Parts: sequence; C-alpha cells; structure tokens
Amino acid sequence: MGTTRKWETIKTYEDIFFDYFDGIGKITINRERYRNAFRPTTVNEMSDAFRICREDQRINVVVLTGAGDKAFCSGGDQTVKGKGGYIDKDGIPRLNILEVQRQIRSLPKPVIAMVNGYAIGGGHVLHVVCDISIASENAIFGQTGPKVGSFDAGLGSSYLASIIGQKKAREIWFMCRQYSAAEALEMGLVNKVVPFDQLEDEVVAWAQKMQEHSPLALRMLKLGLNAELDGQVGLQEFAGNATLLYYLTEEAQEGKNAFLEKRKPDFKKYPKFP
Ligand code: S0N
Repeated sequence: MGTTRKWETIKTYEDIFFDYFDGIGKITINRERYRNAFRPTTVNEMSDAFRICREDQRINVVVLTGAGDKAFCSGGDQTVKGKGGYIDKDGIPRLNILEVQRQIRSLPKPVIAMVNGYAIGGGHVLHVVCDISIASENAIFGQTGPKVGSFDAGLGSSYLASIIGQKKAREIWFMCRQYSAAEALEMGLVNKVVPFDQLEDEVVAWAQKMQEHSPLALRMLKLGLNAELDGQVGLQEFAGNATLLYYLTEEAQEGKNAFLEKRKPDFKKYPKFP
C-alpha cells in the first residue's frame, strides 16, 4: 500500500474535499456514487478552492483528483442537465466548469491531475487542462459529448489537439471511444502511469520535486507555455507577470519613489543589459 499521509482539511464543503499536506493543496471531487460527476455546486466549490490555492502562501503545487478507486471525474451530472446548462438548487442553468478550466490554466502554480479511474467527458477535459497528468493503471480516458448531446469545442478540443495532435484529438471526439492508461501514455496524454496503490505517492513525489525549484521560474514557464496558444489573453497574462517581475526591481521603484518625493526620476543609473 502507499504511504499514509495526514492531510489537513483547509475548508469543508458539500461536494469536494480540500486538503493540505507539505506545500500541496489537494482538491478531491467527492461524488463517488456518481463517478464524481460535477453539478453546479461541485463546480462552485472547486472554483472557491482553486481561488484559495492561488492566494494561500503555503500552497506551492495543486493536485486535482476524485474520491474512490473508480473515477477521477465523469463530467457534468447528466441528471441535472437542463436547457442551457446544469441546473442546481437555485434553478439557474450554468456552464460554470469553463471558469474552473480557466482558473487551472491561469493559476501561477503547477496543477497535477491525479487520475484514479475514469476521466470521461468534462472530467477528461479537466485532466487535459492540468499541467501534468499522472494516472493509475486502471484509469480510462475518453470524451462522450457527441454521444450524450454535448461538446467542448474550446480547451477540451483545441488544447487537447495541441497535446496529442489533430488527428488523434478528432478521433477521440468523433468516435467517443475509451482509452486505457497505457494508450493514454502512448499518445502523450498523460505523463506517467503507476499501479493504483502507488498513485498518491507518485504524485506527492512529483509535487515535492517541483517545490525544490524556483516558484517564479515555474510560474513564468507555465505562463509562457500557455501564452503560445492563448493569443491576446495569453499575452495579457504573460505581460502581467512581466510587470510583477519589473515591480520587484529598483528601477521600477525609482519611478514610484520619484513621483512620491516630487522629484525627477534618475533612470540613467540602471544597467542596460545587452
Ligand atoms: C464514467 C462511466 C464510463 C463509468 O461507467 P461504470 O463504471 O459502468 O458506472 P455506471 O454504472 O455507468 O455509473 C455509476 C453510477 O454513476 C452515475 N453516473 C456516472 N456518470 C454520471 C454523470 N456524468 N452524470 C450523472 N450520473 C452519472 C450512473 O448513472 C450510475 O448511477 P446508477 O447507479 O444510479 O445507475 C459512465 O458512468 C459514463 O459514461 N458516464 C457518463 C459520462 C458522460 O457522458 N458525461 C457527460 C459528458 N459531458 C460533459 O461532461 C459536458 C460538460 C462540459 O465539460 C462542458 C464543456 C464545454 C462547455 C460546457 C460544458 C458544460 O458544463 O456543460
């Protein structure tokens, strides 16, 4: 069996667990009875937890997974799918999983999908948008959209194609087949496959290795890799982070200090790196 860790609860929710251990924030979809399908409540809670992961200075790496040994996530809860989206207690149809996809992508910390079973439909897209996917040998991957009356023509298709290639992405969506963990590894859809009882140990080891490295370097690499594919929005995110780095320099502080001290700034003294 894998190592038993003492995860500490960060916040209590209805549909998810949100735990902390050694620099890692772990978000677990806890709807095992429904193969961890998400309803709007689940997605709202995930969004809140990802927002906390962004702010919490203790958290360096985020892990997303599902409860139990059968599913990572089986996508949108089909029992609450109505006209215009997924309908929760408030009666309003929502497609709020798209917001969580964007949060994962723009979170300036690595996000690892710990794929512990079925990653299907919108659940498959969730692992696709994570930075790294580590799967157990029993994991099964696939899209069902055209079979069940939905599709994700956004990141779920275009980003998928950038990972595994256009032909394979089209096959996955047009054929709605299921793929084993070994096939997923072969097509570059996941980074590593391990026996189920070693999954958490493996994910924690990857997270610990990443934590040995410069968080700013990881942040800029993630944003740069995103920016290539994200057009103006990617450029905006990348530029925002360049601004962050600039604000850390004495040169930028000279501009602010001169303004506050009502004097002319002296930028000449700063090096012009060749
Ligand atoms: C996951 C599958 C393959 C597992 O099969 P298995 O092991 O044979 O178990 P089952 O007996 O089928 O399931 C056990 C119980 O769990 C229920 N259940 C499973 N999945 C769901 C689900 N998605 N919604 C609700 N219930 C689910 C079963 O009904 C069963 O219950 P009981 O015991 O009462 O019979 C298999 O379960 C499967 O294929 N599931 C459905 C997968 C699927 O089609 N998901 C939806 C795909 N679409 C989306 O996710 C769209 C959402 C999205 O990402 C999106 C993207 C872009 C724009 C908008 C959206 C958006 O938010 O809509």
